[in-house]
Amino acid sequence: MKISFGSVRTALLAACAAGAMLASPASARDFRSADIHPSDYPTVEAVRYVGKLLAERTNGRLGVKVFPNGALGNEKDTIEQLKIGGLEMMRINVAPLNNVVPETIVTALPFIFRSTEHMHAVLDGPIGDEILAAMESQGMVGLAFYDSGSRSMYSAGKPYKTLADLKGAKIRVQQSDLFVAMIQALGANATPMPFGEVYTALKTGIVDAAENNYPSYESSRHFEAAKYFTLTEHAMAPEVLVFSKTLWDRLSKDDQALIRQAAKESVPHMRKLWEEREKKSKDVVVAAGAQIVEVANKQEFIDAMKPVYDKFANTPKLQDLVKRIQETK
Ligand code: GTR
Repeated sequence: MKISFGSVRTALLAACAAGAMLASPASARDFRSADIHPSDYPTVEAVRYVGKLLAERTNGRLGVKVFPNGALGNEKDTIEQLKIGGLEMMRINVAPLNNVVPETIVTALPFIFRSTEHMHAVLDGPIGDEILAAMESQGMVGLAFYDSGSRSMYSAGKPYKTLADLKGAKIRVQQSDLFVAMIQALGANATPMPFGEVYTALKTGIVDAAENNYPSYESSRHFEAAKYFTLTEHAMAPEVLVFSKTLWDRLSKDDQALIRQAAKESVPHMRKLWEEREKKSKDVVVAAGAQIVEVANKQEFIDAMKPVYDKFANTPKLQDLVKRIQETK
């Protein structure tokens, strides 16, 4: 009989998997969670904290293993994996979910939140719960929102102080139609691409600019390639922690409650880490030569973005959510 290399490898892999199952205590289980950020980023730390709480409360029966640095794929890939039950958890930004779960759009609309406090009031209340619950129909269990500060434009050649400065610029955005439309509304050209490709795209001039918060601008070292950070503060799209619905449905009700509770408790912990990191990141980029620039007239940007609301808050449900967000004190 001829034995192919492929069949030997398959047999070996199966044997290893069986061995690994025998070696670990039958009841211990680490949920895998994906994150594109590095190991010391607040989102990664927050999800590890969820694991710590779970381990403490179950005597090590449940835990979380975070895979940082995009080790499990970019955000769009992990959405697909999670939906089919190939991955338990992911921490991603709401933007790549916009095309999948329309309710998330309202949290990423330009200038929708008046302040961090306003955003917290919305996301901590019934509106936040409603948006998390809307993910279920798409195979995802929304567990918690995390902070992501506000997003501003950063560019290589010149700062973007006015709309005229932005005209015709090529700007990288997340893989979200909403973000593409925002950039178009400002008179520039949007190039959607995964986060991991942005550094090279900036360095090689595939794009002139990108947009993000201080911690991502810093940790990705995008500041080396685009030194003008203009405070457009055009969106506050939050982060979200999500569990695979397929795998969730196989857990006991008690374990589901434990996970929900641990995720909830990680939110204030993450907010503290976030606040510290925003300050630290700003210091790091300024020390490295980045220039923080004010926009000449914020209202010009707000007005230009108005058509985006008509195009994306385009159902009675989304219009109602927008109205309730605006009315939240
Ligand atoms: C960051 C966010 C990431 C990712 C990234 C991006 O602020 O934390 O999850 O969405 O932006 O621009 O791709």
